[in-house]
Amino acid sequence: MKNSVVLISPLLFLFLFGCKEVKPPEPIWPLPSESQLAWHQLEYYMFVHFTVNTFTDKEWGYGDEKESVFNPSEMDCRQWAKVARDAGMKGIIITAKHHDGFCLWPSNYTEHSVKNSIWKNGKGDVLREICIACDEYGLKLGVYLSPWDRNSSFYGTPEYLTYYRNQLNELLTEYGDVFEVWFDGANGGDGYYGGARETRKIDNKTYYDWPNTHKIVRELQPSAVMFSDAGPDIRWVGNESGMGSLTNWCLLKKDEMYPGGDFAKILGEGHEDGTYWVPAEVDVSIRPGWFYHKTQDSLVRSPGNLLELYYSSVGRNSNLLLNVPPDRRGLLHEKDVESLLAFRQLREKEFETDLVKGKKVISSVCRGKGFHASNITDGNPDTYWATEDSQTKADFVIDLGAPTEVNRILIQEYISLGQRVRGYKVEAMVGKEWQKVVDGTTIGYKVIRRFPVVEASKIRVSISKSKACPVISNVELYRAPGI
Ligand code: FUL
Repeated sequence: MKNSVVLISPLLFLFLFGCKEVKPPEPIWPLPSESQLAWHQLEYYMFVHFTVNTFTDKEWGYGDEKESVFNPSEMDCRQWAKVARDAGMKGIIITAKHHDGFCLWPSNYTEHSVKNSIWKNGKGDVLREICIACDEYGLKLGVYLSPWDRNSSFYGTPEYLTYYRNQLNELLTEYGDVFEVWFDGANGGDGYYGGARETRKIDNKTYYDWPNTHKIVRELQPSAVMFSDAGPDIRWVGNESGMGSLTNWCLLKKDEMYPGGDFAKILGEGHEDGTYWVPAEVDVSIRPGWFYHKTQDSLVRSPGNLLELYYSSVGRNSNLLLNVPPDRRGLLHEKDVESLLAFRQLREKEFETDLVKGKKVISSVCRGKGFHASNITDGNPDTYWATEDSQTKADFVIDLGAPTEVNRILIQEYISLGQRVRGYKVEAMVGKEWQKVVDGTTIGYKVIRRFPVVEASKIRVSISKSKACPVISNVELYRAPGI
């Protein structure tokens, strides 16, 4: 009798109290800021390229376009916002000024804007309209202000910086909260430049004095994130084809980089030993061009193609910034709208029923009370499973109860404590055997992996390499349509 008590006690103790109570893991630097954390959660939002190019059928305006060409016949920002909302997007980033220098708002610092167009007799303001529409549809607003300005006579001189910053000031003070400021990397070349019609080259590294422009944004819109090829807050993914990198660190040695530099490969993967949190954003267009061209009406991406983009962006620890350019009416074209809405339906079908809900999860090791594997499936993004500090290899098993068809897995790290995982593997118990279904390197905010359908009674996720003890906040499993 005495012996059996001794034997049972530890089991009883484990059953009653789980693992012992301990402190949370120390963060692994660098960490995301509050604004970056909020940005990660947006995941999918709209890019809107709209300017004189829409009316001249160009991609890059030279800067000498007459203001009168800008004349949308049925302009309706509410339609853009409604479509964005209905498509499941969380915000809109608009080209307030593209390389041609034409301003969609009546800037006090140039005549080259909507105020000299025919549209609304020069009384219109696209930024005002989009700002109101975003509010109405619960969307966030972001602004693209091209550093390269082919219209301005100042471009290439020090005065241009004052001009540029004055315009930024207008955008950041007159249109409410801005969630993202988009600094493009295309810089310098030939242009109108106030009539000079010449080529002006600038030194990407020094000309723009970015640190001082960044300070203006921080001061005027403290919760906005800033995008460019090299951050400071969000980085370009290194291509415009919609491809996030499978290995994708949210970290970057950004001090060694600058906008417009030749860093495409690095930008995809980021740096495992990066010194700043600078996650990747995938910007890509629903059409071949960034601006609307009637000739491309038949080339709008299909819903299936958009789903592929979703997997190669949101599914690879990146946000998806999908460009949908308004046409000459000032409306999103019917073809684009149809595709966007059908894509939403496809997406919802992919992720219809989370097969993990209510299932038992058991980990090989656990840090202690408060960090159990059950946190992975509790639907709360603020709880997570963690191991002890010394354990950088560990696994957990989801018991599906009965053989169940699955072909998608979604995994999230608790990134508030830094990005850690360097290698993982997912296996399915098929019959009595463990079968590998997918493996990978980084996880980060989120990965969604596809694999051929298996009938699994259990799913095992093994973290094989991690910078420090893994912290996993969420796992979901799906049986998406198809094989
Ligand atoms: C590029 C620009 O040159 C394109 O016109 C477009 O705005 C794209 C998003 O960024 O650098």
